[in-house]
Amino acid sequence: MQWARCALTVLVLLVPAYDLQMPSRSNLPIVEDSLRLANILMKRPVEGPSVRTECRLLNSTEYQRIVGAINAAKLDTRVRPNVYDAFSFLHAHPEVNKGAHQGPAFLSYHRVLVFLYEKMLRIYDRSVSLCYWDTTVEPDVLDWSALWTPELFGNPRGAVTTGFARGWITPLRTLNRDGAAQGRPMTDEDVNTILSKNRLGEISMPAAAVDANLELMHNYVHTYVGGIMGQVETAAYDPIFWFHHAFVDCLYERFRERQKERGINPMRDWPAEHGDSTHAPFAPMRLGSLRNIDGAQDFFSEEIVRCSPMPVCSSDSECGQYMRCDRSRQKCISDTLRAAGLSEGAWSSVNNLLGSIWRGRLSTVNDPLTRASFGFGNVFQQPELFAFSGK
Ligand SMILES: *[C@@H]1O[C@H](CO)[C@@H](O)[C@H](O)[C@H]1NC(C)=O
Ligand SMILES: [Cu+2]
Repeated sequence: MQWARCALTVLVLLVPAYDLQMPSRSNLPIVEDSLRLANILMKRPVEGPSVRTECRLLNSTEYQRIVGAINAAKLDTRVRPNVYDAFSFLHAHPEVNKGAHQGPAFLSYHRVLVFLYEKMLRIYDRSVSLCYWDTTVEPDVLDWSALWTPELFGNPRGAVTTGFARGWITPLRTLNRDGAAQGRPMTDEDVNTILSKNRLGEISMPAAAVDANLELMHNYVHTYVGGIMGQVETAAYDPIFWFHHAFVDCLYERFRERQKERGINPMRDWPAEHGDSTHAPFAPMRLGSLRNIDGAQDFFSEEIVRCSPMPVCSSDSECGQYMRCDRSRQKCISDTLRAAGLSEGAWSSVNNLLGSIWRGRLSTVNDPLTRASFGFGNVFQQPELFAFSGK
């Protein structure tokens, strides 16, 4: 009798513990946790304005602060499997992300999602602002761009083994990419076409013309990165998702500004032809208690978020260390590794020499996954809000 009770106790204690060790179960986020996290972030005070700069124009201290906060969220297991993945699951979950894609709520939904993500980063570094990835500066050949080096986004193909997200495991599989196999970056022409339109309905699914469809253009960039970024269900698990969407948000803001110049109120502009009912203006956004049209209100752009524009350049020095100035277009472009790609052991020209210097400098791998290197520790202003005792 005694041993039987003992055995039963051991069994009861062992079974759930064993269950938790199954990677397929314990790595999966739980939607209730994710929604709760979104609510907590929604209610959290805004720490101050957000000024978003192109990621390549930040100095290394500023960039390391951002990726340090991202890695802090990825290492924070107070929500299962970690705060980063639990938040990203909002974008992945088929019920929660209704109304996020394939319709006019795309821009307002992602605006709020990115806003909350930035608030999440501010748990770890209270004054950090997200940076954006302007895909219109990408070169014809992916490998010419310094973006895909250890100092910035890490390698563009296969499992991500360099850069700040190296070795990341997502809830589904190892973080991977398949750069430039399909899709394409955005172009100046895309942007100009978008900005030439007057109404949200003209740049949104389902009614937008193909060449003015911002959501479609943004899809091409997802596909251009490929791998985890290439599917809606997994995209947000690649941290460059948020840099991409920060840029889409900057474009949205430029569009809204143009609307105002033309006497259109972006806060009231919603197409009658919005397709699915989840894209209706007053349908729930499923982020906090907001409705789709709430994301189109001036609150976000006037009080909180600013995109600092890329310079209209006349010299390379204005374009930071990862880009150069295309003087004919007065535009910074990201093809500084072009010469390196062509060199392959030849040292005959100045171009080749410059290229090899670039390569050497960029091969320094930083190692953000050691906690000490980003130094934020566990600075939480409202730890009680993170007590997920029920789950
Ligand atoms: C980086 O930029 C910040 C301003 O945002 C400045 O305070 C800091 O000194 C710069 N750091 C370096 C290493 O240049
Ligand atoms: Cu999305």
